[in-house]
Amino acid sequence: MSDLPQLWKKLRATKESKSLMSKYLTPEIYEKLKDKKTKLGGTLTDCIRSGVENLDSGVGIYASDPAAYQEFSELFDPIIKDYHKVEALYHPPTDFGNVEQLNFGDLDPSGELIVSTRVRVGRSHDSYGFPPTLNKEQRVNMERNTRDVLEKLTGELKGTYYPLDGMTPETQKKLMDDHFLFNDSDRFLKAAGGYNDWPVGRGIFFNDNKTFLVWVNEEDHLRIISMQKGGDLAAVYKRLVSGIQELEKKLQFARLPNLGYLTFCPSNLGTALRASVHVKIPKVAAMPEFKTICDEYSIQARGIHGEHTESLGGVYDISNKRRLGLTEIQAIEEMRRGVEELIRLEKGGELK
Ligand code: ADP
Ligand code: CIR
Repeated sequence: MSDLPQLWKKLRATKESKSLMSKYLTPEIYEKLKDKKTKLGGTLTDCIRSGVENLDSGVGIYASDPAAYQEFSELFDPIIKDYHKVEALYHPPTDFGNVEQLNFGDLDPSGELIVSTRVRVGRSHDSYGFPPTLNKEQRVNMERNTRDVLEKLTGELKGTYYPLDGMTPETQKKLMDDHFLFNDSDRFLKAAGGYNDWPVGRGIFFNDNKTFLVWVNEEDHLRIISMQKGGDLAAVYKRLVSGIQELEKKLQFARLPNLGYLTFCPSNLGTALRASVHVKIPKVAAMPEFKTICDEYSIQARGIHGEHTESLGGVYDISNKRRLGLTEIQAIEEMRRGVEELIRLEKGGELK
């Protein structure tokens, strides 16, 4: 039985929730959507559960399946516009730019401040639901299909798939400490059903150098990742683009013209791209203007063990915040400009 009335009652009774979901889920919208269901059986309950159980959510909503973005559009649309700061829901065609002639290279040639660089995209198979509407058998099938494709990659992308089920705790810990592997500790994702049947159907693929990685069935069906030590954003980005293009030859990814690539969380829609550096910026981060500078450059600061974690030793994860309404190369450029500004300030430059 659905516990939607209880979730709704809790949300209405609290003043604590500042999430975009609570902002836009008005009584009118609730009445309109409460009995709707997607073809895969996705409901409003599935979408808002995490945001109600975690009243400190920022976004507070996940899509039960790709069709939820249309079925529950009265709620999703304003949230998406607000998060991505766009007035209309439009997403340009994919454009990775000219990867052979990028107008940037290493963002920190001195090697003093940037510890590592990572660019990832989320992708969803267009034939499967997201966690609330995905059962164990479907997840395992999807893992098998994905694994078959991953294990045929060649050249620099060639690698091995390691299922999480059966991986020793020591290996998991080492991979996690080195920022390669995910875990099941995100309470927002947990409440959304993201860890159902954990660890079945999950795994990680990587090449020998651990510079090209694919997460299978973490938050999204796929997270395609390129990363390396230092600040050479051009090299990291180029490798990622080549990985995406190889996988696209074999896999069909869910995409809508107005929303771009469809992902479990609406914050990832569009390019689904997050380009980040781990960068030492103790001075800038301590400035009262830090938050304003990040907002001005549309960049986001996270702790070094991922979202909802703390910074360690003045090292922050700085990434592009917007993913929708701009192309891949524009998202990368947005992050690059923000990181360059933070580095300039850290090195003693004047505030503009
Ligand atoms: P995402 O949404 O991009 O998957 P998370 O914030 O959950 O991001 O981070 C996932 C993992 O990637 C974490 O272990 C984090 O430490 C690691 N990570 C993110 N950016 C970098 C980076 N620039 N260098 C090294 N590791 C990174
Ligand atoms: C929140 O609303 O704060 C969480 N559900 C996280 C939102 C964005 N992050 C994500 O999807 N990883």
